[in-house]
Amino acid sequence: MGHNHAVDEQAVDVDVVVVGAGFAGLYMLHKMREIGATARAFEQGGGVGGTWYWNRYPGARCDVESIDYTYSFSEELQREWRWTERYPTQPEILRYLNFVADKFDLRREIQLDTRVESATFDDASATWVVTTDRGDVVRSRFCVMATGCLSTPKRPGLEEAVVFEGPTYHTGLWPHEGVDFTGMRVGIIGTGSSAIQSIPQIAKQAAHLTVFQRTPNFSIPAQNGPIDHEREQWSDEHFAEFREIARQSGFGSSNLLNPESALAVTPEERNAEFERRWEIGGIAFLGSYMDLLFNEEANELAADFVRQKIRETVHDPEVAESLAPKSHPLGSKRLCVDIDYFETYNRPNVTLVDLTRTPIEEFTAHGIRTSATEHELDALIFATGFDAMTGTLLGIDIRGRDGLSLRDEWAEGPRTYLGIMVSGFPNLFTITGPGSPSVLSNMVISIEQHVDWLAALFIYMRANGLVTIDATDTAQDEWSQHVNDIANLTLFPRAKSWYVGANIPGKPRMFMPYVAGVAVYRQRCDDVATNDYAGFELARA
Ligand code: NA7
Repeated sequence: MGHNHAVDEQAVDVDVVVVGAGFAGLYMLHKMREIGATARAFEQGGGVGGTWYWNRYPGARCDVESIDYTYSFSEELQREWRWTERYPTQPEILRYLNFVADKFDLRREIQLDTRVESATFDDASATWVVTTDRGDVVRSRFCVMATGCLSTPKRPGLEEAVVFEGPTYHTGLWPHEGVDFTGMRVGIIGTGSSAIQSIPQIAKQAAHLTVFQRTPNFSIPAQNGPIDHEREQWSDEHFAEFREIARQSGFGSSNLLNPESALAVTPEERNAEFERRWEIGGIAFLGSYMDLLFNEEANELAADFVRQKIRETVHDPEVAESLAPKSHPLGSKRLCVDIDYFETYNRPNVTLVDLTRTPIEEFTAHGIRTSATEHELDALIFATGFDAMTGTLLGIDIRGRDGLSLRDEWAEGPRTYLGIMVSGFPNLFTITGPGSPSVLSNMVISIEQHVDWLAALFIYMRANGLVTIDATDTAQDEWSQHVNDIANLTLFPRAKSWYVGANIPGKPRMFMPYVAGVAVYRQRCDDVATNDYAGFELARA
């Protein structure tokens, strides 16, 4: 791209190094080709797909609906690809991403099975030097972290589990050949989304399944089924309009938010609306009323409704009480979307261990000993989540100006400008980074928005003979404060969730996603661009 650059272009191998080949990396490569920039991607996995390459546990699917969880940059792609179910399964999403890689001929720029180890900014030449575990050393003008938000699996505090002699698995690192649990006594630790999706599937196969639960979670039935062809056809025929609804929404999908307060209606009306949303299924339940995530009283009404559903579903009242979440507001931890989760506890081969009553005392060679008893197990599954949002970035040795280390910069928690740049790290970009809507949105919408914004920036820099861009300290301070202020208007910070880093011992507590919604955020990013990238410092060679 840099034919107009003042700097000697021979100094760089490519214009852009992209780290990761999931939804973000793939679109980044496509977009760079479109604007005439050279790019090269490194991907740790043995195939494209990112999170959908690794998370192959039984029952894995997206909690955003198929027709929303797709790229919007190509109408042709939308028409060529058909989803089979309302919520896409992991194998189907992986097939989709492979289809995209082939259709747009992206593979020739992707080096698989390669982990980026370091990225270092060279002040003198204003270039990034990226190294990998395969010995690659690549110099580029820009470095784009398309590393995902939930890509570093964690087994927090469970290192002592090594004494267990049976096989162990992590949902986020599932064996590609699958696991046959037939006849086995299986234990699973955790009751987040991954566990809630896999428990019903594993229970159908295993001789016995024991679920070790620390915190019960709210979950809404997916009401999954075959794809609604009428809706699909509508979205095809109204492609632009359909996509615009998502872009102008809060969470980035076509689900509609009820503008009314839960407190402004009668109990009968409210119950009818909750019931209606429950029947629709999925995350749309959070949109029942506009104040569920802002007002404790409103939230408690919705939480009560869900707890009542759990009590009606689970036959054993003691188990039902253990499964009914009471320690955090509904939605303040990622709302789960399930298929027959609570029903599964009615099976004779499923046992719930409530760790708040009987904590784990130790792992043994043959299972887990709680304060009450020893549970003998043949296999153990960790559904213990990820070092979310920052774990993967900090797993790479990233050095900015004057050797400044990102690990040091973020020692007290991540600080960014717009969630896309970190002051002191010129020409380094974090797609869906902390401080952007990221995990509180349909990731595909947010990824496309960031990539499109970057493409426009690169064109602007080329047109103006600019070589570097860096966020100013002031802009970063203001943005970080703003992200925090907005979060504090909501109930999100009330939960000990991975949104605040609470699932990783020692991780600094800071609410990381930007909660104002994708429409507000997009406008803000567009305004910054229109105002000659206000808050950024751009420089010639
Ligand atoms: P989550 O949502 O982080 O869930 C992890 C679960 O593991 C959660 O129930 C944790 O309980 C539990 N956990 C973690 N550490 C321990 C220990 N040490 N002991 C007992 N239980 C533990 O990860 P998921 O993979 O399910 O989902 C991540 C996201 O991926 C999801 O939100 C979707 O967006 C997709 P805790 O609540 O911390 O008490």
